[in-house]
Amino acid sequence: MYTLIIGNKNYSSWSLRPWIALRAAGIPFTEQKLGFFTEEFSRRVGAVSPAGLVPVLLDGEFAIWDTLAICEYLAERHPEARLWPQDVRARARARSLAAQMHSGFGAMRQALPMNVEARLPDIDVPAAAQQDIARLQALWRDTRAEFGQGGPFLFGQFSIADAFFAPVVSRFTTYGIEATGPVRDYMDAVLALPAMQEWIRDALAEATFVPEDEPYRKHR
Ligand SMILES: N[C@@H](CCC(=O)N[C@@H](CS)C(=O)NCC(=O)O)C(=O)O
Repeated sequence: MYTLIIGNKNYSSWSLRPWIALRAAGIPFTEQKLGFFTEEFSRRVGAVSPAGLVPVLLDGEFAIWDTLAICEYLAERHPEARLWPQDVRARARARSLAAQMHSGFGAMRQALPMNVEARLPDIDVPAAAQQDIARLQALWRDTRAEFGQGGPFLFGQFSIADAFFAPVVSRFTTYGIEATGPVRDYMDAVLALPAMQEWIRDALAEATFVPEDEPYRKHR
């Protein structure tokens, strides 16, 4: 049985990735949520992961950390869930996208932190973040056009690539980023996923503690 250790659902963009992959694939797991800025967070996460970050997947006592490694593990353990596309080129492209998201779009990440409960359409978005946003939207549009037949997600059926972009869909919603045509349709498909709806519901119900001096706070 799996346990997924995650952070606050309102803020933890990295936690959302494996969580939504597990839920969308119908793989049973227990969630253990640890509040950021708590003593329990560092103690519990530090005990299982040398990175000291969430998410961490526990398969029994065995720990896997870092979202890409966790999702790869799930895809290997559950081939029937088809977490990567079946076609070899589509799969390679999905991996390129997930890896690009994993290591890139830093300006967008910094300017638009995930904050599910907030609606902040009036913030100033720096030029570098605007470029990231345009590149992300082009990536979604092009991928849908090339690989999206057979469903509303990037590769038709839901895949790990969508799990990696789900937090971006949430960020774009919070900050009122303009989205039209296939980009809007793609975002709507992600937002309509029952798993995404469940995450959003839980985030809204969360009583989040954020210290005064945290940069997150200015976005509340
Ligand atoms: N590359 C890591 C990044 C994970 C990460 O940055 N997690 C953040 C929360 S979203 C965290 O645990 N922050 C707590 C801290 O920095 O103490 C992954 O893919 O899992």
